[in-house]
Amino acid sequence: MIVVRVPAMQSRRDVRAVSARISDVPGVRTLRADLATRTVQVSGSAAHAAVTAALAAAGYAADPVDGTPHPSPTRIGGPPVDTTLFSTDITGLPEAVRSDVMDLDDGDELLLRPGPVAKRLGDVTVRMLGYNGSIPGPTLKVRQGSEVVVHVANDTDLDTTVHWHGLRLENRFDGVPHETQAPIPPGGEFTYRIQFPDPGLYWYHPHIREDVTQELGLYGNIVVEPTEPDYWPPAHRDVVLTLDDLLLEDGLIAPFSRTETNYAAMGRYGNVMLTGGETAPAFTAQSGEVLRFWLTNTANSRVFRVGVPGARMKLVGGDSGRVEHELFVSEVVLGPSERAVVDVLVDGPGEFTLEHRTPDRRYPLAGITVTGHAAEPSMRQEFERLRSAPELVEERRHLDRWLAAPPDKVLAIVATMDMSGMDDMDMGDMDMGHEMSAMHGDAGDGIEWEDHMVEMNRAMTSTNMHWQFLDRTSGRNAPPADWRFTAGERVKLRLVNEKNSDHPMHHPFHIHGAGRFLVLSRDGVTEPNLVWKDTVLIPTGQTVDLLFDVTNPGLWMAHCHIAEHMHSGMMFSFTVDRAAIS
Ligand SMILES: [Cu+2]
Repeated sequence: MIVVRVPAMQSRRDVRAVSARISDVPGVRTLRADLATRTVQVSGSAAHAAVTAALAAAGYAADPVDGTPHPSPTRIGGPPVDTTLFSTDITGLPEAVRSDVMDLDDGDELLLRPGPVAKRLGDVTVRMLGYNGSIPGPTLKVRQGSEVVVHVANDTDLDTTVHWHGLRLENRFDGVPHETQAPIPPGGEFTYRIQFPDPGLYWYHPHIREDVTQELGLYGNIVVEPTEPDYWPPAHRDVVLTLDDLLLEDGLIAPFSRTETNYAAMGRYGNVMLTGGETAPAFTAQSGEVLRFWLTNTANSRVFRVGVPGARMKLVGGDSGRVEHELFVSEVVLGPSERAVVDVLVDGPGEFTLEHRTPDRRYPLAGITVTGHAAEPSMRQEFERLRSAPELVEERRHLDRWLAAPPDKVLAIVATMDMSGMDDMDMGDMDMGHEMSAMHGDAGDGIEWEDHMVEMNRAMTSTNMHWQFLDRTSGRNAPPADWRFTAGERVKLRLVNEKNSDHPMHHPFHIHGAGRFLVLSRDGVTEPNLVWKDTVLIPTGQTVDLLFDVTNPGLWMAHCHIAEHMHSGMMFSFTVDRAAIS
């Protein structure tokens, strides 16, 4: 820790100038500028001389106090002044509260305030971001066909928007900065009017620096209750859980870059699992209870494969509503931003674990203690029944035509790595050859379950890692620039996740609320169980065909939902025109 006294730092403006200059010094990990004591504290590997030189360049003389005791945290004049973008300071922050469920009727209004919180994770307390002080933010429970008004007040220190993931809403409330709205600056406000045409599980998160803000805790769920009474089979209880991971280093969240997205190769994999915002959540249940788990993968990059050993599990829903055929499963795979709705029947007494399994290891996500008391009423009989969704059975009747049709659009996923700048980076004693070969290894299923190249990944940023979509429709080979559809039409999209690019890996491809899609086939094999989706996980080397039902006019985005990939080029926008009035 370097501590420097800066007597000339006398205003918030000075703090900003000083912070901006020092944060550019190589090796600076965290930075805390304190106006009350006129000191700057810097952690990381930055040289003392480099910090004072940066101060001098900004016109501030430094008065070194290195080695003297830490300045007192007592402050004159209110809360600490900290204008670094991604501060780690928890002084004076409210402790994160439990996530609320907000039951909203048609026309209701609510206030959503993203802002910093102190979040306790086991033995450490870290600075994170929460909506209304909680991680995840409040779960919004709404009715299908209703509309609510959400006032967003930005209490964070970076620009924000709110994207309502999976909802087919009005384009102007989609939350895409500079395309559908101006960013909400720190201290600013914006009002969204959001609609819920489809039942199911959705979520909300910012659409600016998702690599930072999603990692720091800005996400929350929306459960849209169906109009149709028996849309879902009966269950005793709903358990809404976000699945996330967080990268901690030395008791702090691993640093972000102010100016570019780091971990741009693999995306940021965490080393701590956060289930519903907690490191070790625990539930109790009664014997024979049917628990409905509403799962959302809110991680930056990690794919989850979730099961409950010893309990029976039935898949009932996906991204947007129920599945064509309910199915008993041992696990469900969720790429970033995908959702699954599963019913779990537990028989007790005993201990069960909701766990994430990779080919090499198991991560406990939540504990379930089942008592000897029998759940009333019994739902065993209903649980045994596997139902079908008539609207999707109807879709399948028309599937052959779409399966046989040539794709309307072909999109290839390609990575280019610029390794030329790697010499200048602090790569430690990294074995480049080893890491390079590890990069191309997965378990043979096309999914990177872990980050096996942490050192290189950290050094890859949006400047040297280029993720691209290439429009390969009928002989083209350029980024998709002119995609245009009409509301009411259906379009067949083919996505090719190329094996022969610089860094092949899985990608969760997400399309904003212009419509929703069905997966038609994977590598030519017809999808056995249909469900409406907004995100599809494409393993390495796979070709996926989608039937995109285009319904909402506007300018819409499509992108990879690995936050770091999106910010390194894996995004584009397309236009949907209003249907002509006949
Ligand atoms: Cu990606």
